[in-house]
Parts: sequence; structure tokens; C-alpha cells
Amino acid sequence: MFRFGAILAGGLVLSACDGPLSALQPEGPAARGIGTLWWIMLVAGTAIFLAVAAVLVLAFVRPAWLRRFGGTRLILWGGLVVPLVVLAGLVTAAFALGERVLVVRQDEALRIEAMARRWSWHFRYPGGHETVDLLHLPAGRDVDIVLTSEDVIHGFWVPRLGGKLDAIPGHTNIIRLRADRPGTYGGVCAEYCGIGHAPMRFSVEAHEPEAFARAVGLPPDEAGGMAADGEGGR
Ligand SMILES: [Cu+2]
Repeated sequence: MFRFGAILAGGLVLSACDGPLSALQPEGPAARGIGTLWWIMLVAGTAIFLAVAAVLVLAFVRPAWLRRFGGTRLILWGGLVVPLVVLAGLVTAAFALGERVLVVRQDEALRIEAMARRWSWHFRYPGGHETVDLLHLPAGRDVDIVLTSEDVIHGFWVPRLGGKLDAIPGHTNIIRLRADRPGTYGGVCAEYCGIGHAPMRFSVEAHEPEAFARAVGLPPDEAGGMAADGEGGR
């Protein structure tokens, strides 16, 4: 019975890591940085938990061993040296990987406006074309999503392509996304905004440059220019 429960729980946990909203299946540099940091924290957290559990077990089973190590030394190492090393490592990793999420000024990045409204997402492309709850992106190119809201604070999140950022009324926030390859990805509102929050989802379709130009009503010759711009991306 216990075995069956363990298998069922394991299956449920693993299946939750899969799918269009899985941050553990990154398809772009920003999401990959976040995913790597998540794995580092999981592995480090597990190692620390096991070490603390081992010391706890030792305290019951072999208290003499711990006594021999000395109370002061235990506090110095366990309470100061090890946490300092672990936290310094995590901060360094977070800064290094967080660089990929930052939006640094880049003239060739394409800009798409995203306006959140209870309870839908409205996207506007450079040519003026608009879509609702469907965001078209050119694959392999940096795209700056300029976020704002018409009513309350919403949260823009495409877990497989990048981090989360709030869409705030009267203010614009910019998040940079990049899809490595064409595909369909899921997006959600990540900030509770009322009764329609849970179904406030959208799809992201990343296309080849020509298909992207077609999808957002840009002239086909624009696609060539976009492909050339894309090569200058990060
Ligand atoms: Cu919401």
C-alpha cells in the first residue's frame, strides 16, 4: 500500500513538471537561467537538509561523536561558516543568471505592447495589428513586451520563456522574451486579479520570421529585415 502511494505521489509530482506552463522545460535564455537557478537551489537545499538530518540522527544515536566535535565548533561551522559559503554561492549564481532576465537597452529588440484587462490580454504589434489572448513572437529574436494594465495589477508570465512581471495601471514595465525555436507556449496571469483570474490565460506562438510577419499583418518584405536584425541579438 505504501509502495503504491509512493509511486502515485512520485508520478503526480513528476507529471506536474511537464507541459506548456513548465518552468522546468525552458525554451529561451531567460527561462533557462531561472531554471538553472531552480535546480541549483533544489540540489543545494536537498544536500543541506540531508546534512542537518544526519547531524540530528547522530545526536540521538551517537551523541558522543558530536560531543567530541565540540559545541562551539559546531555552532561556528554550522551557524556561520557553512551558511556564509552557501549564501555567497547562491547570491553569486543568482546575480550571474539574473543578468539574462534584465532588459538592457537594445535598439534592435522588437517591441510588442501588452495590455491586461480583467480578464484578458491584448497585444499590439508594430504595424498596429492586435490580438487577444494570443501573442505572436518571432523565434530566435529578443522581443521586449511593454506591459501595462487597464484596471488592476495583473502578472505577465510565460514560464517556458522568461520570468514574471507585473502589469500595472498607469505604468509600463518591460520584460524581454526570446523563444529559441518556433512552438506554442502557455502564458498566465500570475497576480490575483478577481474572479476571472484563474482562466486569464494566453498562448504564445513563436514563428519563423516570415510566418511571424504574416501572422501580425506586416508586409512580407519586413520579414527579411527582421531576420537580419535577429542575428544581432544576445
Ligand atoms: Cu490575474
